[in-house]
Amino acid sequence: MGQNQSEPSPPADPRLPPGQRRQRGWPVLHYGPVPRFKPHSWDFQVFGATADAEKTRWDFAAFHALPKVTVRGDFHCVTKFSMLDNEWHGVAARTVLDLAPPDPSVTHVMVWAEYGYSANLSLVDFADPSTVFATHHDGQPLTVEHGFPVRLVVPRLYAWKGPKWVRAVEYMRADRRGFWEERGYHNRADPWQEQRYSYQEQDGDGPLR
Ligand SMILES: Nc1nc2c(c(=O)[nH]1)N[C@H]1C(S)=C(S)[C@@H](COP(=O)(O)O)O[C@H]1N2
Ligand SMILES: [Mo]
Repeated sequence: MGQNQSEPSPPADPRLPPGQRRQRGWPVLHYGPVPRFKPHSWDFQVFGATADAEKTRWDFAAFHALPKVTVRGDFHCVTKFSMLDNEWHGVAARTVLDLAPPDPSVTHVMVWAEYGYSANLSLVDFADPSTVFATHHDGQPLTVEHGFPVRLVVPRLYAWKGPKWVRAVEYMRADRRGFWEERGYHNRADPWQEQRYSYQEQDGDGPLR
């Protein structure tokens, strides 16, 4: 049998979203400097449209006393590397919703990190059982480069939706763009739909810019 121009390419790896490749090792990727952890002033706040109109604030000890979960999930960076089967340990986003409930009118959240980095999520993505404020990866405490003491991971979305060095969650009654979403990245960021850039957005994918 000769070379056939229309020979199909090898089947795509079903674990990988379109355009992604597997990465060995864990690269460090972020905008700006690595923040210095200050244990005495560190807190984790939940503010915005809360059910009781109050702000919740956990200091470092209180945050670490919250119930923890372990979830497995993949990690897809929009720069096209993916790490499969990570084990994340930390506080489920659902636990934050349970302990500091949003007002019923809330549709989106903004997750805030040191130096003003932020990422917006629909309440549905935030409430997914795989969404976790991670303190550990594969059994090891996070290193400071990877977000110690707490980073968000949202395995069902591109990894920029997971801020490292998280400090707060804001409950919102309407969607608003986070840091990368204001800078040309897709508001929804579903890697299986390859939602990389804001020019790909369809009506309803995000607020007008
Ligand atoms: N605070 C903060 N979190 C961030 C970023 C950032 O620039 N600042 N970059 C995001 C992006 S684009 C990716 S791919 C992941 C990278 O996480 P890692 O450095 O642990 O691999 O962090 C995300 N979280
Ligand atoms: Mo990324």
